[in-house]
Amino acid sequence: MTSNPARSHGRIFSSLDRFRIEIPSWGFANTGTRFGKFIQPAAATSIEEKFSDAGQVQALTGICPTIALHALWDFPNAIESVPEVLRLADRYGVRPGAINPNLFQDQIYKYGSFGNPDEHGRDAALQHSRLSVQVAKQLRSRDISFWFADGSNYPGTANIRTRKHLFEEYLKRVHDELDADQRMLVEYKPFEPAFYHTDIADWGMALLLARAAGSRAKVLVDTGHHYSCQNIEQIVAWLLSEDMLGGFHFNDRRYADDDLTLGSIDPYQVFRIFHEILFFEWEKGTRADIAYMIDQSHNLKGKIEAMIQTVTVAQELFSKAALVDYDVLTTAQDSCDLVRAEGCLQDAFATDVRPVIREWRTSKGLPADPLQAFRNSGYLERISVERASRNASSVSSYA
Ligand SMILES: [Mn+2]
Repeated sequence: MTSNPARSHGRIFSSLDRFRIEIPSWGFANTGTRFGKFIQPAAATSIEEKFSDAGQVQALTGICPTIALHALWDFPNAIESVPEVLRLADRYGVRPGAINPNLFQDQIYKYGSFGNPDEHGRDAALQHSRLSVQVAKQLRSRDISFWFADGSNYPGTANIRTRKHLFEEYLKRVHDELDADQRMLVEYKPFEPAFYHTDIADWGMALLLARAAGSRAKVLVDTGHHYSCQNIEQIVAWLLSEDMLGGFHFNDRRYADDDLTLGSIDPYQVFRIFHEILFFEWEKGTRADIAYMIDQSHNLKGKIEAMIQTVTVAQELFSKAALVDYDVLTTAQDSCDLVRAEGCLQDAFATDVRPVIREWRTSKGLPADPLQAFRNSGYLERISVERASRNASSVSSYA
């Protein structure tokens, strides 16, 4: 890291000035495991409440100006919902972010969406994807973010190559609908819900399919969508090198796709990912066009508190990564001075950036401690009363 305190201070400030992270609408609603949901009285029960909660996070942190929206859960009436969403964006001070189509929940997707052997399933997926692109255009959202549950559960039950070709064809058809300034993000995941083969199982498959779809398709890395021992920062470095890294879904996990809050289990991994991005930008002298997004669902932590906690941790890890001294690092790498090279990362990671972050927040007119400010605000108590009966009545629908 840089040993000059004034230089460190400047680096932290400039990294915070540029760092923005998108929060997911579904992170404010009641979600859970496949075994059940534990209902929180303050959880958002409508799109308006999701915008209201996101507005709180933005007002207190200042770095979450957009909210990712889910085509099915947030737009029950598709295009007709657009004016209402724009009104809510104005009212609560957060813009619509990435649009996430839902190609896994309807009965027609039992055997897949774009990979479905039945043309009706594929057509339903195509129609919904096109609608999502239209919604994104009207909301002036740049990214349409695709995750597919497609795959199979038993050997021999699916033609893996045929499904690959179908994905190439249908992703290209959706890509053809994009405006010049829109992007398609292709997410991957090794398993779950498919337990034998998943059609887009890793970054290489997502990369090939994105290339086949067209020039505005990029890969989306969800940190939870890897095997436990995988080196995610290496994947990030390779995608950066190929100009194919479009965005992130940040979360943390101990075992599989646990969707825990960011940095709760392995903050050094998130730091290493940020380091690869900032190191790339330093080498190239240009900013990587990456959408930083959160994709986590807290079953037990309070929704808004957990979101503020994650945003705060992301901010800390990003500014720690900005402290790596690249001149020292590259010299050490070139001369195979291993301990010195590794020490560049370790020193930056060990730096307590929190006092400077508090200073930065104050300089922006933000509360120095967003979590404490939220706890003092009375917002949680108010919405707990307002929403309690709606949330309580939702329990029966899951019984
Ligand atoms: Mn995700």
